Amino acid sequence: MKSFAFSVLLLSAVPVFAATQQVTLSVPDMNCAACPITIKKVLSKMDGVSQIELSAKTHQAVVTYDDTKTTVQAITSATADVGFPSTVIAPAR
Ligand SMILES: [Cu+2]
Repeated sequence: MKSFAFSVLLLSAVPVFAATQQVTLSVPDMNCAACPITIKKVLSKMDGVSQIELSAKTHQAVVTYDDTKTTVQAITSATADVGFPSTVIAPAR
């Protein structure tokens, strides 16, 4: 009975972990040191975005977000709004 209760607890804990997603975006127009600052500024203001890693060198952005609060579509349209259209390279995991 004890082990049964434990497995139920594990199952109910799964959605908590699933809420945090990470997506890798290609941002082709991010090509100097100032660009990531602009993008980071807008993404950090978004509700649900917890971590942003940007590289002007690789033109990539790795964004960690809570999928109960925001979506990949919201993130890519936010970067496009400030002049940096982005596309998904690696899907959310
Ligand atoms: Cu720039």
